[in-house]
Amino acid sequence: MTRILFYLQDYSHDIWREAIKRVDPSVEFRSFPDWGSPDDGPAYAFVWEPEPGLLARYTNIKAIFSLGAGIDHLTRDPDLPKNVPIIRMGDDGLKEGMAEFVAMSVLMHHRGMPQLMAKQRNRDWGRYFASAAKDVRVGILGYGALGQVSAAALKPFGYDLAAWSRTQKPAEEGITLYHGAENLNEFLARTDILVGLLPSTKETAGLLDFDRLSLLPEGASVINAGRGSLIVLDDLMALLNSGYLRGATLDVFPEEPLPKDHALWGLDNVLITPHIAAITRPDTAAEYVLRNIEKLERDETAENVLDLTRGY
Ligand code: NDP
Ligand code: OXD
Repeated sequence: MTRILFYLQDYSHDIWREAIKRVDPSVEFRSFPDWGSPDDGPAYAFVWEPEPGLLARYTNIKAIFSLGAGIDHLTRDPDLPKNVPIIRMGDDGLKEGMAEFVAMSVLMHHRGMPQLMAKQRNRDWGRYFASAAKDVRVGILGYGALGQVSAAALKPFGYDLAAWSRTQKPAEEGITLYHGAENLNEFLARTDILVGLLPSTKETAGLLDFDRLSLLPEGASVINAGRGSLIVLDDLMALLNSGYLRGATLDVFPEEPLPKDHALWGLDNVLITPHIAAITRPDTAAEYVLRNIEKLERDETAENVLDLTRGY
């Protein structure tokens, strides 16, 4: 019998229990705080933003599943168990959601929607003529699971696509691939619409500061759906306010919710979304978690295991 210890604040657990039970009715689904005792026998944790120290107290946990693709909500716990696999979410629902969000956001900046929306508020008929997609250089920062599905969603529009990752990827038709810190500047300099899909790590924190953002061509737009730590917000705002950058769509922020008095809310050329670019869907996530528990039970390696040395 498989036992799942589930943790999620502020939302009902019923929908998750039902989704897990639909895939395997025999699973024992324990909802926090009713996790029982560590002596009750082996269990798998399935958690989002658990309170620090909690996972370490449950010495019966055999693996930890993150309810999201990001694992910074786990690694911030100084007592995070290091002796069990930590598995980030990689279900199809999350990938579909991100592909939709990125396609929508790139199209909006390409077609000048932030500018058109500002004009509408002023009852201004001023027209905006967009360049052909083939002349718009889209650059995806982070070419992992979500970067790749986002690129695939953009390809049919004909954008001039590029992506940047830490390690070299095999060449692929229809996209120019960059990797490593030494090639970041060249990648930024050729990017009209930048899409941030990086995890939060020591290397990515503050990566897009004034100097790096200034490497983007004048008139570029910035989309960030990875983590808020990537961008130095004051630097981004300075470049948006000066008109050097044309616009931004931001789904993630250093502090969430974005404080009500933050100046970003007032910028006409910025679209703010409340960290909803891709939401883990219970049905696809339940299948993913139970499929990976089966792998672990067969002593196979699970998908998307966190590598603590690289931090994602
Ligand atoms: P992956 O781990 O599959 O991909 C991460 C990518 O980032 C990889 O291509 C990796 O390179 C690259 N990368 C990491 N560090 C560096 C670095 N220092 N320099 C260059 N490239 C780097 O993650 P996912 O694609 O699944 O998710 C990405 C992030 O998106 C998550 O970590 C999460 O923070 C965020 N997210 C946001 C959501 C939202 O709703 N806003 C929803 C879901 C996720 P390499 O391929 O060489 O390893
Ligand atoms: C995630 C997120 O990491 O929603 O999945 O941010």
